Amino acid sequence: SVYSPVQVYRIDRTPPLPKVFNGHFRLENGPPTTSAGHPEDIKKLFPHTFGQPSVHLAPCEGACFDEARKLKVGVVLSGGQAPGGHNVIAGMFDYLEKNAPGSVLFGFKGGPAGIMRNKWVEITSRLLYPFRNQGGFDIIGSGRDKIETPEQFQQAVDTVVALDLDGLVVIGGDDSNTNAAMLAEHFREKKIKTAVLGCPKTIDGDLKSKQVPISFGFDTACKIYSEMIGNIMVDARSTQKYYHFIRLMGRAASHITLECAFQTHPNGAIIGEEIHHQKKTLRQVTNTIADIICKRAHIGKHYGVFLIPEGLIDFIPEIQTLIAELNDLLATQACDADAHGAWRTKLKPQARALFASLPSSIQDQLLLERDPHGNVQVAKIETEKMLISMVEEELSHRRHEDTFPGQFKGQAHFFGYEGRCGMPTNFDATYCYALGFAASALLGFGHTGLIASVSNLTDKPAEWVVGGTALTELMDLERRAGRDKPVIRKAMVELDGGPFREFARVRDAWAVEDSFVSPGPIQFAGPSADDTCFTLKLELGA
Ligand code: FBP
Repeated sequence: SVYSPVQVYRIDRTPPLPKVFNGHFRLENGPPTTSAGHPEDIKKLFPHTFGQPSVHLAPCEGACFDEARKLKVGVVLSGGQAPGGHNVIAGMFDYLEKNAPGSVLFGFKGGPAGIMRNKWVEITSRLLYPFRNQGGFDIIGSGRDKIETPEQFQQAVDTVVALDLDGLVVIGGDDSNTNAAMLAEHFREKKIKTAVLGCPKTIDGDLKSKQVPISFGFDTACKIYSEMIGNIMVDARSTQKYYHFIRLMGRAASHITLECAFQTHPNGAIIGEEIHHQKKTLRQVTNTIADIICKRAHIGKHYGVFLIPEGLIDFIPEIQTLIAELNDLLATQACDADAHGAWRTKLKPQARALFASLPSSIQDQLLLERDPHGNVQVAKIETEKMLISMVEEELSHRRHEDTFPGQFKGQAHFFGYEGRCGMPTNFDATYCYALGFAASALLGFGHTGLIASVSNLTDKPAEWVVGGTALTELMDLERRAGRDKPVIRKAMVELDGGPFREFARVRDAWAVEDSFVSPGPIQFAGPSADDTCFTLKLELGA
């Protein structure tokens, strides 16, 4: 394909590595791990891989293990794209080439389906070169298929046995890493030598734990969205006639919205986790926004910017109940948007009334097919438009009551896919490269059922700590498609955590003052090029 000058400039950059890779290293064990919830159930489901300790690499004099053992390794990109995925593969490849020459790296094509169908391409330095430091997952493609049924597990076994794999690395989000944990357990149980490791990917930022401080892609996606939000803010201030409602991607947690708020200082940002905690109704969320607009109208401002997380509706308890009832129904029968559909009588009265009160476009969107993991496809639900129309209605009541001395014109935006394949920031490019090195190194030790981890991320890359932690440590039981299933628990915005507390401290000022910040495009050189995101800094207290 044709490359822009910036892409060409990025290709030849080799990210700096944690200094532990400068010499020999060994593996040090941390304390044993448990699970994020229901440890007894998780232990029963993962008897071979539960409870193993977290590990990290520590320098040592001379070789402490068979460093040069040739490995056959498979890698798969799974789920939604996230900037930096190519660098994980580059890190895995460069580690093997440098430390264990003669090793082979297979890239499974099109996500987990590539494993089931034994479709792969060998990663060579020639194939890899044009993808270094570039966005996208196009080197081998990605997919959302799940390896779930006994037949599919057998297909995975057939593939790893046919290729004689020592290791398989699943680069994915919470659902894909859940799948990695199940494969690791299955291979152990069947005495298959292939070790399975996960790698924390998702722009949503909700795959993290004490040992895994952030998922890759979050930093880049937030900075891309923030550039556009900043531009819209300047537009709003220039014309002074629109309220922009910007829905931001992030299936469940509101991390992206919170980070973009820190980057840009909007007049309002809805944090789903807070709405849930306060058990707010849709009407109350509407009123919160209308209150800010009224306040601004009283000081002569009839414009502004609100950020809305994609996952919002799934946080509003009354809608959550409705979605849970719909999920159970959809698992067993087809439901259509027909206002007189017989299936509606199976909803409990409260859910039925709420469903009937929603605009028909939102009703249709709530009935869309679930993804292969049983999730509602929130990316397809236009919450920003729904809120604009509800706020409009509320403000017109207030105008009649003489409490709203203004005008309201809403503009809806959705920033989602455009953030997932941008050129990774220096942070994501470097973090991913280190994750790739971590994954290959852990395979060299024969470890299975771990997720690669790189921590101490607010320090210089040379000081980053490299290791892995048990995938089961991140797991809990959750209700999916009408049944309890072991899944990696999503890390949500914590209301007593550093980022949210800081937001709560400053948001009232942002609501009325125009404190807008326009961060501009991602920089690869210059003063702000190596900045990490606010979320990471506030979480780590840096
Ligand atoms: P992952 O969890 O697989 O990383 O995907 C994240 C995401 O980008 C969400 O933010 C969004 O809701 C979803 O994927 C969209 O999925 P799709 O690409 O299937 O439309």
